[in-house]
Amino acid sequence: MSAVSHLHPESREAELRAWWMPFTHNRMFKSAPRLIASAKGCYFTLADGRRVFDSLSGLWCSPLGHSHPRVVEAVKRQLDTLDYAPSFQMGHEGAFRLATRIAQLASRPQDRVFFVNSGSEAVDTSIKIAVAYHRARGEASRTRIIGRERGYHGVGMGGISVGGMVANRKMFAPLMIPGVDHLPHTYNPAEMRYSRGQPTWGAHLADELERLVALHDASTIAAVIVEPMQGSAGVIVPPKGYLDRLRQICSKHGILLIFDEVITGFGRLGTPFGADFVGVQPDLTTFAKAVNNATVPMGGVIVRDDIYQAFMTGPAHMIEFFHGYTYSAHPLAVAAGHATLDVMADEKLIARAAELAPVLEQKVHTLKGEPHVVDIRNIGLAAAVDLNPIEGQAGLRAIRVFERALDEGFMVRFSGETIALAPPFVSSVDEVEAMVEGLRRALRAVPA
Ligand code: PXG
Repeated sequence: MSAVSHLHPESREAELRAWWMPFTHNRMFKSAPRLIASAKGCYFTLADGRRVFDSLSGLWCSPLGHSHPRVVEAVKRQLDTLDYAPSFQMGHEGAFRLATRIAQLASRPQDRVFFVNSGSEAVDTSIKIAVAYHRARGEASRTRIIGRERGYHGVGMGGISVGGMVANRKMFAPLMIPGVDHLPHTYNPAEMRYSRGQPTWGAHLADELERLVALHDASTIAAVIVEPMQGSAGVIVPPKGYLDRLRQICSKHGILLIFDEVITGFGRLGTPFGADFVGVQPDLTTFAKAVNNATVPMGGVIVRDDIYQAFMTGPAHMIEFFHGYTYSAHPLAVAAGHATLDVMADEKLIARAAELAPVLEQKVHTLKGEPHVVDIRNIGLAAAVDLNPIEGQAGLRAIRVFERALDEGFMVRFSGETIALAPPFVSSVDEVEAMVEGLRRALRAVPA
């Protein structure tokens, strides 16, 4: 397959036919495919031999860079010992230890961890836990889940219901869970354009939750789910004080607060979790991606102990929570998780992300005034650059910038009119700066 881009157009079309690619413009892609052949450290090698810097750590998921030798070794060793183990009514030791380590990293040593295989599954699991928890406590009327505009919570039926991206929702509306509502998003360019870190405007938007409580009544609301930082929407940074206020209102009304930390978990903001960055503790935390450097699919939910305890009633031989996946706590994913946490601790990589954050902030804001740029945002080791759209051709400008950046040796992420950057924690200062310079050259090369 590595030679596919060199094939005659007709045989190439046949080779690329079967895979219906996710979140991809399939026809445009297949007419000019971009194939990745291998990866090592912070670089991908494309099938045509070009080496490109991984400016988004995969899809926000590979902070250690690719094929870290300790992770590779751990997974290989695990394959020789225990390739798969059922997790229904059986267990394996590594999974218990990994759950303990994750709870400790989250500074919630008493809390519980439920393993799944992706961020989408983590979100749907957290919604099920929230609704079942209230029912177990005798408040079965609390079924409503409040999400947020522009939120991205994966693609499960629960996740798209609470999510706030119209393209991900509109085709599936009849199948989505009923009885959800949405908080307004917090992005207001007039108040926060080109802000560095957390904007000072916008904490009051959390009060919209009071309006939703007044509308629906707290007795119908199970949980609020938000990303501490909205990643997929283009690094929408929480205003100072906003998440504190959401926390207060949730607590006041007995509503669970779910932080979807699929992107922010495991160091992206320079703290173990986004919760640590903002100093606000949720009741449930979803995670995936960086938990094991994305080497093997894995996700999970951290659950406050008393929520877990609410399920632990009835005869001891009864299953308490009718939920789980064939691959929950897959041994290979668990092995990669231990190795990832070992490397993060030994190489102090979360502190490293915190050190690189101001480098990225300083550098990315120098793009202000470059062609097409209309806003720049950053938080932790993440940043986004918004572009002005090509009239009548939404999204095409960002595609052009992406393509040009690839020619410059940098694989950035484009989505809508936004370019997102989230380099691996193992990047050097020079690499972070070079990435922004590569983007600058790409912006200048793309015609007005
Ligand atoms: N929640 C959040 C907050 C996410 O960011 C998911 C859930 C779903 O995870 P899975 O593992 O089911 O994909 C995500 C995923 C991007 C990008 O470019 C972001 C995600 C996935 C792919 C691309 O911003 N986030």
